[in-house]
Amino acid sequence: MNNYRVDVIAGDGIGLEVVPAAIRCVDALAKKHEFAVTWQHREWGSEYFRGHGRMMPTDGLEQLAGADAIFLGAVGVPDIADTETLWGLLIPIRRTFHQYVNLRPVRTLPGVESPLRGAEDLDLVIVRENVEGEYSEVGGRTYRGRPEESAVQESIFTRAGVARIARYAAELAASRKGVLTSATKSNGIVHTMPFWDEVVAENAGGVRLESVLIDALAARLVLRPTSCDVIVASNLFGDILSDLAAGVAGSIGVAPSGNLNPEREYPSMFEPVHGSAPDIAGRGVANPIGQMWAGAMMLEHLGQPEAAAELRWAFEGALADGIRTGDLGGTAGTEEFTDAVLHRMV
Ligand code: GGG
Repeated sequence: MNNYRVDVIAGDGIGLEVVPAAIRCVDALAKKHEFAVTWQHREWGSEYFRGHGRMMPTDGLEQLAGADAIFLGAVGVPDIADTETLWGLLIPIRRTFHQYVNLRPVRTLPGVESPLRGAEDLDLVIVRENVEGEYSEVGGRTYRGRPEESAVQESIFTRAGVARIARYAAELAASRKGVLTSATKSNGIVHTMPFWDEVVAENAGGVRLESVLIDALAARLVLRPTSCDVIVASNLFGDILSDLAAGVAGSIGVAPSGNLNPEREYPSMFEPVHGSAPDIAGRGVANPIGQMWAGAMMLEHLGQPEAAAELRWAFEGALADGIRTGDLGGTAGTEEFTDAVLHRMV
């Protein structure tokens, strides 16, 4: 029997509520589909920061290296700078383990209403470059607090980094509709974005490639949400577009993501797109679907596609029956929704 070691970082805020909900579902599926998951819980995040002045132990990354996958909830609290929480945990994990693909599927789920007309059949995938681009430590500030203060933030795009994300996205597009949309801004950002365009074009294989300015693409996702199938985007553009697309699908609470190391030399990490949502944390009302769907992506990655499909089928069934959390206009709490999902798996 396969026994997978999954390292769990529930992290902060609603991560502490939605992660246990998704784990209950994965455990139920493991029993049914005859595999085992050994959960290695890591109590890291903002509470750890308060006690130790850092988000994870100095050897945290070494501890994670032996996992088959990492299951992350959310990071961030109002009283600690986002630069500490993101750059102390999430980003070092993505970079150390070469999780250069951030795969973010977006679909309208049964019974979930889009705020827009024409988004009923939305089904697209955003392939976000995950380890370079605009998320960079290169830069600095001078004359802090003085009238002459300045800040410089460099973006880093490498040929190898752009080529591999383009190849991954093109292969995905070829397995779907054969069309790849690349988000650019080569009219305003005159060095990195023309470079992005060139390298994406060189690596798009046989798919039909369209290059669309990010501002026009944002408007298009609102006006004609189903007109894209696979979008490849830089780190920042992909981050923004996937929140936008999740909103178009009805709620960011349902959006999953996989931080993938496609070569499988290192563990991949699965997390919802949403953050820690301090405004609703601790009230038991968070939508666990984003975490559950991330769990399904993880099961797929681990080689359990039937269990993954059953998990998606079960939460879609609960939604179709009208059980919904508050973000989707319903009254169910996290636990009630999770019970309804588990009920379908027996
Ligand atoms: N689900 C993990 C989380 O808390 N994400 C919030 C966030 O700010 N993520 C930034 C990013 O994905 O780059």
